Amino acid sequence: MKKIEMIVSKTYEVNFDGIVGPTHNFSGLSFGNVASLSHKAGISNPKEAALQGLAKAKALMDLGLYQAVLPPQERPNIEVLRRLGFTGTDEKVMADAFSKNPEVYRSVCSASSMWTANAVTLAPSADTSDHKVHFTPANLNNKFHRSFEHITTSRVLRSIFSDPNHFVHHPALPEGPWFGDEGSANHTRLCREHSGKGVHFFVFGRFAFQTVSEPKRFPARQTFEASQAVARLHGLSADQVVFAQQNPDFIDAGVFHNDVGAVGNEGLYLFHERSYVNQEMIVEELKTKFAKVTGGQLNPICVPEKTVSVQDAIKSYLFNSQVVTLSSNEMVFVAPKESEECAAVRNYLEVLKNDSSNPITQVRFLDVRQSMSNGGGLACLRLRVVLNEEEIKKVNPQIFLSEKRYSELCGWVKKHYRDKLAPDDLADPNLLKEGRVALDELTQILSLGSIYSFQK
Ligand code: SUG
Repeated sequence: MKKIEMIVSKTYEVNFDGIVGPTHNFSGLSFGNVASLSHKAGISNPKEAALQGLAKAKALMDLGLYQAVLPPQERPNIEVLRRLGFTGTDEKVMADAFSKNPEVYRSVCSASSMWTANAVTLAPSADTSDHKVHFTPANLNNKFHRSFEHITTSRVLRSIFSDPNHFVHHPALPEGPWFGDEGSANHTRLCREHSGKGVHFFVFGRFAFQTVSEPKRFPARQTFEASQAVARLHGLSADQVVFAQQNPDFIDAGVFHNDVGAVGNEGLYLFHERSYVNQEMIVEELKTKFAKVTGGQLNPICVPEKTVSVQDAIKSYLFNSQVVTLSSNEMVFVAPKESEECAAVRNYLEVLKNDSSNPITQVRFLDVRQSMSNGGGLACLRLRVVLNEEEIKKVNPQIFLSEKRYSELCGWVKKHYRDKLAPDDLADPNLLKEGRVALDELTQILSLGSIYSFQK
């Protein structure tokens, strides 16, 4: 009998980190996000924020992982202000909007596209019916300052993942509150190893067309209908998907995205005791579908309230960590510094690391405090894209991080970014000019072509 040789293409999880933009500021725009509200009107340091983000990406690269970057968006967003009726030169548009509509003006200045976990939901080719990677940019329509990100996000993704033989780009879901979609922050793919098939876990906060239990204090950003639509667009079968409603009390405590209250990597899923409605049933469904789809066993780890309270989980951003698999198959738990500073969480992580029933063998703490002050932790700053070798070859190579690209990007930040931005500085017309010069140079460093409106 003739021996058939199979060439198995290797598959990797590539983390795409958002580069923090030059207007990073604290405007308190995200009602329901405790850190955003509590830092309102503070003085930010965009340079430090961008360097912290790059250092974090570099630390992950140094662990031997594939690491890439996504560019910031142009802010202030003059196009949006013009759509709202402000006219004249760009400087006049800025000045009028700042004096007449300061809330709107602050919203169009936000550097929030840095949190690329919210940029898009995707399904790798191993899971989709047409064996292509599918992308649906998130409409982020619960917050005005985030609701126009998807236009540039879509342009950027189409430029980076341009080959139609491998990549499918869907438009964002319809506008309006019915299809509120927050991207990968509310979606986790669970699998035995990245190359195999996976189960897609979609978490939503409310139903758009039924009045079932909803949070009372803070908004539920994601709807069931949006999660369902994304699963449909990506060609996922019923066996491959699980939908769960976030516990309304969890949202009311400040868990505005699922990735603030849970984290998964391959077959490991860590979540809080208070995370979901009908939690036991959901975990059973995850286990059953995981076994059916992957042939393996899911390792769900529930963190009890008595070990880590909801308040400590939010303060420390324990669940907004990155859990990654090294080539040795061991897992590293990369957590924010705030987790090290919270005794209950630090102790819990020590126990987790020493517990041989899970593959976590190391815990690292990294500093992304500038982003954390806006409620964006380590996991918010990155988008996970599972790609096989063939697909990686089709991606614009300039966006991958290397020692050289890291130092180029740090040099670029140091050259163009301010180290202090007070609320009134957002009205400075030079901020727009400086941003355009910086972004124009960045598109050259990353070979992105003319992705910004000001370059057309
Ligand atoms: O949407 N903060 C972001 C934080 C996003 C966190 N992302 C994930 N959990 N994946 C938000 O609430 C604050 C902006 C300000 O207040 O200036 C802000 O948009």
